[in-house]
Amino acid sequence: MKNVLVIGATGQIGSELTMELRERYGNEHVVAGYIHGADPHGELKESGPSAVVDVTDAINIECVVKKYNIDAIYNMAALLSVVAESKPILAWKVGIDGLWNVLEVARAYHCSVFTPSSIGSFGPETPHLLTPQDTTQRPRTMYGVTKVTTELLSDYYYHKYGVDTRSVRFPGIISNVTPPGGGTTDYAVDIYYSAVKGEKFICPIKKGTLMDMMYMPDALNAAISLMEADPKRLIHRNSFNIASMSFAPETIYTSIRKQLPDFEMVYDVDPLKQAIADSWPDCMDDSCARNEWDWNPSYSLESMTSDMLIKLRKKLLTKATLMSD
Ligand code: VAH
Repeated sequence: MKNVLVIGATGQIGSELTMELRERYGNEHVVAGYIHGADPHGELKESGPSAVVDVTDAINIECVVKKYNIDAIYNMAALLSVVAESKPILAWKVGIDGLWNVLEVARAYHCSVFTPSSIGSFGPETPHLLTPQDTTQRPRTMYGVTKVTTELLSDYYYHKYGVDTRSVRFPGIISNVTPPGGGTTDYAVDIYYSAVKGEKFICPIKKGTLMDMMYMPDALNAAISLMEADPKRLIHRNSFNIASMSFAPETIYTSIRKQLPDFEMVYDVDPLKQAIADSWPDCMDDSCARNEWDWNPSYSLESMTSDMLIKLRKKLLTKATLMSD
């Protein structure tokens, strides 16, 4: 049975990835790695082992990998696109110095490694429509620079040392458990919270701005399915384009209004977020993922909207009830 370490287990993806992995592999086989100040709580803490894992501390990573006899590492530690622009040195330190530590430990202890890339790894010169798997990657954000380097360094460790590295280029991820922190696509999460709270939504992204997006259950399935895929089928490794839906702000707004007709949205464009969004693809070609490891998303915009509104109503109602007690 696999023993898995999730680094960044209290983040937007890491928190749900840890629970999904525990569901599939058994609670005791999945360790939630977190940094001081971002401690796990609730079911994430109660359902299985957790340990302090600072991705910038190689000795710390090695100790945890040895203690729990780890076979697979999901390295989710990163600063997202907007916050990385304000803290570029920290973004590199966490994203790349941290990755180097993970890869060196993985090399020594024969662990497989998943370190996500992103649509942020593409830049203005990349073809925006049906962005190819293999194409120009000249991002002008520090987030993008760290993601292209992540892809190159992960492939290097596979070809040079045989470390089993695999990853996907995540689109914007939409979820209802742990809010995202400092990304360009966060608007597509925030809009649902505004809708359920009955508040007017102030959209920071311009009308007509297409970006690849994905519902969290599909994102989790992509990561785990790739890590479980037959290595003999893989032509690519770092990183696979994966796509499920592409929409602009007015489209997700319309989807929500079908269920909440009084919901209002206005635009107040954030210049930095808009510049980053404009440099990213409109929609990716994910045929390699479909051919090499049977990638196939389940959610559409409409089914995601229905599920998000149900889950957020329940979450916010529970929160309100607890606060009134
Ligand atoms: C961001 N949510 O906006 C992240 C993600 C593809 C977008 O990398 O930075």
